[in-house]
Amino acid sequence: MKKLLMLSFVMAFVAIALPCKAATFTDDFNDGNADGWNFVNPGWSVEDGTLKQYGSGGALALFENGPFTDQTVETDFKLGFPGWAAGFSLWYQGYQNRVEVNVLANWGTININEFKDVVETTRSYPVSGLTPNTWYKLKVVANSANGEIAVYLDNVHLFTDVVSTPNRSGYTGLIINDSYERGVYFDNFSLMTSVCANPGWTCSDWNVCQGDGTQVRTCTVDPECASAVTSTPAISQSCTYTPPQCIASDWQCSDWGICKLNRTQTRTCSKTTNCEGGVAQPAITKSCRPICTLLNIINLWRQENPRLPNYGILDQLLRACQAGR
Ligand SMILES: [Ca+2]
Repeated sequence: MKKLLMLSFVMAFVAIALPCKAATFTDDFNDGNADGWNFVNPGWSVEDGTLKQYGSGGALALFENGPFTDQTVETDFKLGFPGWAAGFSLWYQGYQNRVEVNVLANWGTININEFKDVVETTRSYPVSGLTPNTWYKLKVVANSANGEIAVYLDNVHLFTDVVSTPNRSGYTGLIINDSYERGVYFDNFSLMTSVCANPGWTCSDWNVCQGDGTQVRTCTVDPECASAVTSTPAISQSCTYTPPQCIASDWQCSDWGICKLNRTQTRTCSKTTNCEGGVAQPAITKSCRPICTLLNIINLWRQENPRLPNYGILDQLLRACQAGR
């Protein structure tokens, strides 16, 4: 008895401690069969690697795995006629208890239909520019905890509806509404039992533009969403580099040279970075007073003249130096 209690305690702990792992189901219909699908109505077939519905209004094809609560469900779809509607049935517990996400191309809306017992509630959201015979990707992120149903078309978030039905567990299916004679096609169905943002990546802001005209960012994916992610967001892009303004410390200057006979001394200054504008180059000349000894004056003279000064010039230079001229 004691052993059994211990075992149940351990099992309960494991159930709480383990993160809820997402499972992913996909069908691209390229195997030519519809294994895993339960056709509630006639008119479904697999043709040319797609699931086709032909001639059965209000038809439903249920995915056999399930029931599901939280889910991210995707399908490509193509309408043969603009008046047709295609989409998902979610949390299906029977025709009287389910939620439908319906793309009504001809009406220019996506409708959310809630069926709760005999009550049907419909909310319409606008969608524009859908044309027949064109593939679109419909994605729905259904959160059973808060009833949010986020709807994406071609990976663009269109709206998030909130359902009120408490029935938020059931089977997932593909639906069409209104039947004419040109077929509705589905392909690349995917169902992930987790609520992932689009498309599951979280990216940092771009860093500042570097001198080589590129900037980078980092992106991470929620491990539970990883199986749903098909492409990696760009982590590098080109940008227009704007050099920073110069500050005082961007300049480096040599020591001042000796004080010359013309009473100036000079130095050189250069930028140590690729800054532009801002603090200008520091002064590279300044006035000074040379040391007025005969020896220093001769030395200074010799730096600019090949020969020694004659006595007259030397006397003149000495007087000028002493007079500060
Ligand atoms: Ca296919």
